[in-house]
Amino acid sequence: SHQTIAVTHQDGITRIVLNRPEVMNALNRTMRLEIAQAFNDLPEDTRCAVLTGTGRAFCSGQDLTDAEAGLDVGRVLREEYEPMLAAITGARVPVIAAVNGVAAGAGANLALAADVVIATESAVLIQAFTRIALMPDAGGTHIIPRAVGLARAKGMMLFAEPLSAGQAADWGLIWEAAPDAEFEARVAARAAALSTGPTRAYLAVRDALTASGNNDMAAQLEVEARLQAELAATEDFREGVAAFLGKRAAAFTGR
Ligand code: T3D
Repeated sequence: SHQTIAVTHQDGITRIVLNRPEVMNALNRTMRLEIAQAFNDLPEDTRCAVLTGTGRAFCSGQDLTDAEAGLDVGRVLREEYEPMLAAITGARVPVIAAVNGVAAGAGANLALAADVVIATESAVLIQAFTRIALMPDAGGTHIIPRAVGLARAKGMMLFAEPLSAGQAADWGLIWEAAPDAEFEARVAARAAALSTGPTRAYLAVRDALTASGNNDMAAQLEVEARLQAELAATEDFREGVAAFLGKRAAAFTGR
């Protein structure tokens, strides 16, 4: 069992819940290792993972009382943050970040590493780093300018102000800001959809979009051809076409 997270599994959906509510789910070494391990060792029949937080915060970023981390930040980022983020961006199922409350610093960028971010309307994202004289890390300087453009990325990072979930959705930084009363139901509906969908197609979407950041059109056409050829050989593609022609709902298995 875990010290800093709680992991539950039901109906093909694994929920990974950050569980240090007394510090707004701040990231310490144990939590970074446990998050990485949870995403790397998802239960066999997982088809969707949901990352969320206990209490009123999603995650407040680096635990600022963690003296050990402060000693050698470069090592901490390379040996603990990078594997954690790689476990999420490389998860073998689609990942939803369900941002239940404030997401600050590396906590915000942890959420943005997911495939789909759904935030409750009262949540805010804060690129808090420059408030303590650091710069954004945990992938923020990669993902944010690509999502919102340089002007907004710089404003977020220089002013370090809370960005409302609604503004984040309007800017294209997250998928959806859901009214607080509907948040849990919307997350559950999206998780249910992804957990019964064509998993390999979802991962190909992720791979292609990730590759697009560095490719020109010709290179990206080749990525599409390679990934699509793999998908065309899957059971789910056969099922998808058969269901369409049979005018029935497809029953995808993730194979
Ligand atoms: O160092 C390295 O290894 C480099 C890596 C850096 C990555 C980073 O993430 S740097 C950025 C670190 N995070 C922050 O700077 C955010 C710090 N937290 C806040 O700004 C605020 O707490 C929030 C905006 C998240 C929430 O504000 P509010 O007013 O709703 O709550 P609060 O009262 O500030 O916090 C509640 C408690 O959580 C409080 O403890 P207390 O007084 O009840 O005993 C507070 O100290 C604690 N807490 C919140 N964030 C952290 C934390 N404790 C440790 N580390 C935190 N990051």
